[in-house]
Amino acid sequence: MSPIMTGTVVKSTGSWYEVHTEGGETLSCRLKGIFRLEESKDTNPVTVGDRVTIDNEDGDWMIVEIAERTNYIVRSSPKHKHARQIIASNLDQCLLIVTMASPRTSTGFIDRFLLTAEAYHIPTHIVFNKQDILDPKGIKKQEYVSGIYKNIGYPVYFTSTHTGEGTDQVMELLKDKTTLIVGHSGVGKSSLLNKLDPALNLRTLAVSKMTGKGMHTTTFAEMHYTSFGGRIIDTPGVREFGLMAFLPEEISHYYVEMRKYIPLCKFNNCMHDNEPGCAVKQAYLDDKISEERYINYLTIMADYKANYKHWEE
Ligand SMILES: Nc1nc2c(ncn2[C@@H]2O[C@H](COP(=O)(O)OP(=O)(O)OP(=O)(O)O)[C@@H](O)[C@H]2O)c(=O)[nH]1
Ligand SMILES: [Mg+2]
Ligand SMILES: [Zn+2]
Repeated sequence: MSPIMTGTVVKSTGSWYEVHTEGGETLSCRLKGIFRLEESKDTNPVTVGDRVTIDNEDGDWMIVEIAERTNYIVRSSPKHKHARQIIASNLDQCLLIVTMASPRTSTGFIDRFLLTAEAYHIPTHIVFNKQDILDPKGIKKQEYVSGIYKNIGYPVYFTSTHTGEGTDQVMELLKDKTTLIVGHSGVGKSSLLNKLDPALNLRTLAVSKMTGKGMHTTTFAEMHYTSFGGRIIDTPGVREFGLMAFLPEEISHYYVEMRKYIPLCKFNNCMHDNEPGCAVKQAYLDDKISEERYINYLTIMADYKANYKHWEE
């Protein structure tokens, strides 16, 4: 009888996969060729978080089955614009790490990520890190930006991995959940996880003094089982969340504060730009939708039009 087992993919390098079995072992596995053909629009057929069945074939562990995903986070592949890269699957929540210090996160980046998470119904919490090095301008900016997201219902947290400020609250949030950690390179994703569970001992590196950018220290997404209970997926910093697989008319539905105005627009195919009788634009003009969010929405829509011309055919 062949030794079939089930487990969770905790790391994927593209050519091999680490699977954490139900028995508590971590095994290096390869993937049966058949899966590569099946889902050709994904650059990675298996992702961290996938529940898989593995089998031993001639001494090698092979992934022979992938269970249906409850959800996942994708982005367009940085290398091939029209291919999807699945970042992780089977998530309870996402933690978006941002900072108004260096490297500063833009609201455009935040909005693109939130859009993706909303599309897959994954709750997201926003962590403003590096409290200890904010200058007065950064503090003001942070008040403004965090206010935007708090107002529309996203929980916000303020942390410093250096002083420990706010990290207990984050630990509470992660307990007994599977959480994806995302954000630009250098915002302190791995540092935060080290602070919460020092045994993880993840590699971290200072941001470049020259460019103010992170060094892309974490190179593969990896799920860690924490000592406080809960599984966290540390990921490599992303520069941009290229969106895809949405229809342009869907996008406003993933803007949580726009939803209630959409049915009030005069035209039911309204894109909420310059159409007459647009309730969304009116809400923006009445200060019920933040200017940042609305402008980012228009930018995202313009991007879509530029990148996905086939929609207009
Ligand atoms: N002052 C200060 N520095 C921090 C804080 N958190 C992280 N850092 C520093 O920021 C730098 C980058 O931290 P990392 O944890 O490597 O960042 P990352 O988000 O994991 O980056 P990638 O793995 O490249 O995506 C390191 O020098 C950390 O010490 C903080 O709260 N305050
Ligand atoms: Mg890292
Ligand atoms: Zn409208």
